[in-house]
Order: sequence, then C-alpha cells, then structure tokens
Amino acid sequence: MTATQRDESRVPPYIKGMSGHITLRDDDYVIDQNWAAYSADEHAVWDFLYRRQVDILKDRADPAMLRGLEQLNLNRGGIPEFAKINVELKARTGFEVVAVPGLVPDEVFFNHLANRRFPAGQFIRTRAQLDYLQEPDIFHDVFGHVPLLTDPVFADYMEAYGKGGLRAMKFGRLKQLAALYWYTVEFGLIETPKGVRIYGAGISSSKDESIFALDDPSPNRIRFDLERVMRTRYRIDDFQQTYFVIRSYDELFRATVDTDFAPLYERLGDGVGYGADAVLATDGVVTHGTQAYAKAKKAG
Ligand code: HBI
Ligand code: FE
Repeated sequence: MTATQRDESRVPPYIKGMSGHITLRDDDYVIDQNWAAYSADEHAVWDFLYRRQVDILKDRADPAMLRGLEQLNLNRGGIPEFAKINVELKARTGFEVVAVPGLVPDEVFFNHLANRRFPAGQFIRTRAQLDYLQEPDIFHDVFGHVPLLTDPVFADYMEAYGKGGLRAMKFGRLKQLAALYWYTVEFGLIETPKGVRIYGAGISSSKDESIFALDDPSPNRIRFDLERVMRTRYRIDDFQQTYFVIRSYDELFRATVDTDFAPLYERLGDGVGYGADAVLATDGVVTHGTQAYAKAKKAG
C-alpha cells in the first residue's frame, strides 16, 4: 500500500504539514531512542563530556543555557531519556526532542523545527572521538542545542528558522540560510551584562572552541546583521574565523520575522560573497581578530 493510501487514523497526530493538513511523512527519520540499550560505558562517556563542559562553561555560557541544563535535569547523570526531557520541555515551550540516526535531509530537518521538534542524534561518540566528530551525536545535540529550547524567544526563533528553511528551499537560497544557522544556532555569541557569552551549540559542546571563541585574539567578533551573516562563508572543518554577537534572542527572532525574505533572496543572488575572515567597513566590530590561529594552521 503506498504512503498516500496508508490508513490516516494510524498516522501520529504530530505529523502535520505547514498548512495543518496531514502529510503522510513516513520519511521523518524519527527512530526510537531505545534508552535501555545504552551501555554503561556510553553513559560514562556522556558523564565525562558533561562534567568537562559544564566546568568550562560556568563563566562562558549564556545563563539561559545553563538554566536549561538544570531545568531539564540534564545534570542528573547518564545519557538523558528523551521521554523524560520532553515532559518539562513541552510544558515550557512546546518543543520536544525526537531521536534520529544522524544528519537528516534539510527538508526533514526544517519540517521538524517548524513543528517544534528538535531532531537529536541517538548515538553517542566513542572515546576516540571525545574532542571532535563531524556528525552531530547526542552530546552535541542534547547538551549543545536542547537547553536553549527552554527559552521561549529562542524556541520561537527555531520554529521561525524551520519555516524559513522550507521557504528558502523554494527560492533556492539554502546556502545563505545555512550560513544564518551556522553563525547563530551553531556558533553564536550573545552580549550579556557580564560580557560576551556563548549560546551556539557547536561552541558549547566543544572543549577547545568554548575557550577559543571567547578568549582567543585570533577570530573576529562582529555585531549580528542578518544580511551580512547570510553573505558570509563559514568553516566546517575548524574553529570559526568570525563569530557574530547578538544583543538578545529577541534581536534574532525579530530579524527573521521582520524581514521580507523574497527581496532579500533577490538581492543576495546565489553567492555567499564574504570570506570567513572578512571585516567590512560597515561592520560593528567587537574584536578585529589577528587570524593568527588560521594563518598558523595554513602554514602548518
Ligand atoms: N540533521 N539531525 C540533523 N541535525 C542538524 O543539525 C542538521 C540536519 N540536517 C541539515 C542541517 N542540520 C543543516 O543543513 C541545516 O543548516 C539545515
Ligand atoms: Fe548542531
């Protein structure tokens, strides 16, 4: 029987398309977390990574992220059980964490976010990958991304991003929208009364980049501007050469809802013109980096 003929009463209520009609999406990549199957050593890897990061982040992460860790009891020890996280998370912002095998196609990813579902990797890295892995594992996703989903405004931004992603696909502007995700959700910094702090999951789940992003003189730190970010190339293989600093999650959310993306996508064309290390005369420069780290790596 094809997906369209599948008995609609069996389709879980949450699989609704953007317009509210049921899309028989049997490719949403959602799997059972199968929490009971994690080994004692996998729980121990989570505990090691958790304790190491929370120690580094206590004066480096945005307090909203640290609050989220507590509110969701991610500090309880062992790999968190999504069913337990979701009781608290849904009550706060309507978000829920769903388990997926790893990276999912962009459209599937956007659709989940648009429906307030965060797709988190079900697997955890091995001890050989403690300091770096390319694919998002459960530590990157649940320690890095999920705590901030307890913040109502950030949750609004993530839903708006998901809806924007589905729209960007229609305009063929995925690259520019991916740059927005990269420089905010993955590698974003935020201004706080106590100074610049980390909120991007790619930083907060990384031992070394949690220090580099705030302390090192090498990278640029530039005030967030939506169009500037969407025009900027980024690194997927190493520390970022530029970090963008927002003043609040409201600034981020407003940027997505107050922008008419059709003319912006027209203006953007299909390039991402600025280099990862660019500093423009129009930039709000917080730190003009030395790029010493990137230069040394290139020379190496
Ligand atoms: N899939 N599971 C998962 N997690 C991600 O962060 C993710 C993804 N697919 C695509 C993707 N991110 C990026 O291309 C976003 O910019 C869309
Ligand atoms: Fe991520």
